[in-house]
Amino acid sequence: MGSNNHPLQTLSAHESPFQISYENIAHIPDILKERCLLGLIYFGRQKTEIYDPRIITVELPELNEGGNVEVWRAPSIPEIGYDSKGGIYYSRTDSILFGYLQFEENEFSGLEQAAYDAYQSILSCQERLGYPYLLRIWNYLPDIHREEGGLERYRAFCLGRYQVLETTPNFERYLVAATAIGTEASRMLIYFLAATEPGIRVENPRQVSAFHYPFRYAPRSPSFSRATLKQWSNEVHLYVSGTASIVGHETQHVGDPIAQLDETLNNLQALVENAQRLHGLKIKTLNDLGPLKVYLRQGVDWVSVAHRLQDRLGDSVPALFLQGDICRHDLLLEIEAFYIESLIVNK
Ligand code: 3EB
Repeated sequence: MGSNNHPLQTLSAHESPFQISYENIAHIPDILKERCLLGLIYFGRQKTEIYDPRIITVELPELNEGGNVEVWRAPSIPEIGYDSKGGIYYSRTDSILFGYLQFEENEFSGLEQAAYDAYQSILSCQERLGYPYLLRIWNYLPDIHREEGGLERYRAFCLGRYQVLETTPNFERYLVAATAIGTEASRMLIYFLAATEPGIRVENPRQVSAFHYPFRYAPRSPSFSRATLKQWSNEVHLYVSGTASIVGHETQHVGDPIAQLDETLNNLQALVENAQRLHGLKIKTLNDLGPLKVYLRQGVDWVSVAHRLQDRLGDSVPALFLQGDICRHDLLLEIEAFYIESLIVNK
């Protein structure tokens, strides 16, 4: 597939570099007609019948009714392309590169190798296209708890990812926000957001940086930060990693999903306050957070979690509930978030 013929357009003054929303699945045909569409994320174990390179399938069942898609839009017509060297589909504007790769992971000799190759492909694609800085990355990995060559597959993934990222300049300083979730699919999916300028790494004072977790959690550091802060011309964005019930480096409230949810929200609160303190973010409460994703391990009663979340955050925060495996056996849920703050002063 080649590129379309639209030249890259420059952002005009009042525009966001991109926007994200959850929308009804019934609108897919109309959404695909939009010329400013960057990507459409579809959830579920079954693929859509529709083929379009802008559709990314996250093979996790949606728990709330189902029928939501996540829509990424640009303020101008993106260039849509395929990087055949790395097998990466992408859309890009002058400021962002949004890309993904998805492949049958059993074509590789294990998850370490698959992660290594995938991250190599992503880095070289970023380099070729000129968006050297990752801002946010999502990893959906088949069967993360199974042992492979004496190592749990999530840990093997951490190893492969580390071995690529450690070759990049200022590796630790530029760690970015991430999600890593286990699926029952056979395909591995990684999608990412990259840019021409770097974001700022944000950590959470209540949690040991994952990069400095003790050795027992992974043979090489889980290479992500708790959040990435990115200042755009008119907005500041905070991309919040998958956040769970971990204080220090230890899982809290084993077996109790509601207590894990509360602890997770405490972590999100502390993270946001840290971003306020260090970078002047103006967010007042977690109610101001943008679209959330709540990942729940199979068997967790998502309805009671959803009620509790509503009690804590109110109705105004859009949230999607997805079933997937969290990276540690004893974690029952994990929440990721987006936060957008306008820098345009009215009057
Ligand atoms: C944690 O805080 C929970 O390896 O990329 C969350 C988000 C977790 C991302 C990753 C792992 C990752 O350690 C697990």
